[in-house]
Amino acid sequence: MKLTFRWYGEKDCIPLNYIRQIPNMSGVVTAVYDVPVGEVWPLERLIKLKELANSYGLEMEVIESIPVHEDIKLGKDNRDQLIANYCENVRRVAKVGVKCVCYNFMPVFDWLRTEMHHQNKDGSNSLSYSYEDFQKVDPNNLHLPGWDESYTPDELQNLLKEYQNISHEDLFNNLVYFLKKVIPVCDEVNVKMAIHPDDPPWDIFGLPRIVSNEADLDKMFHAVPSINNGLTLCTGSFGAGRNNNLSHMAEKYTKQGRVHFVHLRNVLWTDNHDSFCEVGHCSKAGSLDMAKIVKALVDNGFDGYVRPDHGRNIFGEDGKPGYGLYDRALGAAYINGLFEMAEKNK
Ligand SMILES: [Mn+2]
Repeated sequence: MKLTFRWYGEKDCIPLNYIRQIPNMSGVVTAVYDVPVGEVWPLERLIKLKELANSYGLEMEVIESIPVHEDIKLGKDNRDQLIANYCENVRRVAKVGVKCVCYNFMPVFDWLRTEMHHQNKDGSNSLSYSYEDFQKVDPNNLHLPGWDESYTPDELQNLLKEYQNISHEDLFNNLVYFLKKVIPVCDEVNVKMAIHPDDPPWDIFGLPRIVSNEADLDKMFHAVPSINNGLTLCTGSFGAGRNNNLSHMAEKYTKQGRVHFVHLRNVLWTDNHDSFCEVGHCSKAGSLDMAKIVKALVDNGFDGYVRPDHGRNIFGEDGKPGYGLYDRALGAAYINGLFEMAEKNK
């Protein structure tokens, strides 16, 4: 496996010089963040990002994400131009040596929590989702932690309205339409597309979600069989769904060669509904058996990219929720241990 770390570009308050000090770190996972969704990324920006990473001895082989424009998900008339731009972005990232692109196909919200700074007993804080708090959210007057700056209230209501007539089947067909145009480009330039699962893996506000479980993945891979149509196995996202068996999924999709990227983090299920809290990476902190998941990857020949996913805010750090330095670095060290043990016992 290749251990990587998410880096939000030059504006990230965590410097590359720190990231490279994490043991076994091979590279950064990044993106061009300030070009509007749907537009083409200037090649010189990609070259600059790559050179910057390389100057600290870090690779830039994974992009997270090239975001998918809502009009593609909605299947609107202008989608062909937007998909052509997406394909051009795939070509451009390939030109600078990128091998894997993480993306998602979630309508409107690509993650959802009810609390950004949930206070844990040990004094740390982390992202959490409470079933009870979610019931109190009024979809007609949405104020969601972490989202209020992304959309104005009017934009959000209009977007939600546009999705009212989009069924799961429609969204799936729009995904397949997208993939049938993008994957041939990936086949040509050797880029692996790694879809990120729904976070959390169920419908919210009546918006359809179609990458929540094994059945969804099987359907998607069946529709577009190229091996470049693959998966980001995000243990925390799938793992919030209590029916998802992560080690089984790791085994099955690694055997198929479709696990191109792995996000490792743990979640703690906190009630009898679907509430969960993000916790430290190790198995004992949460509800997922991280060692079993890593063993399933290694035993079945996984050789893709891995990154520690969300960490807590610890040691007094006031980092971007989920993306502080310290807990993700601890997670990286733990992940190194799990892989070393699994690889030596293979
Ligand atoms: Mn993830």
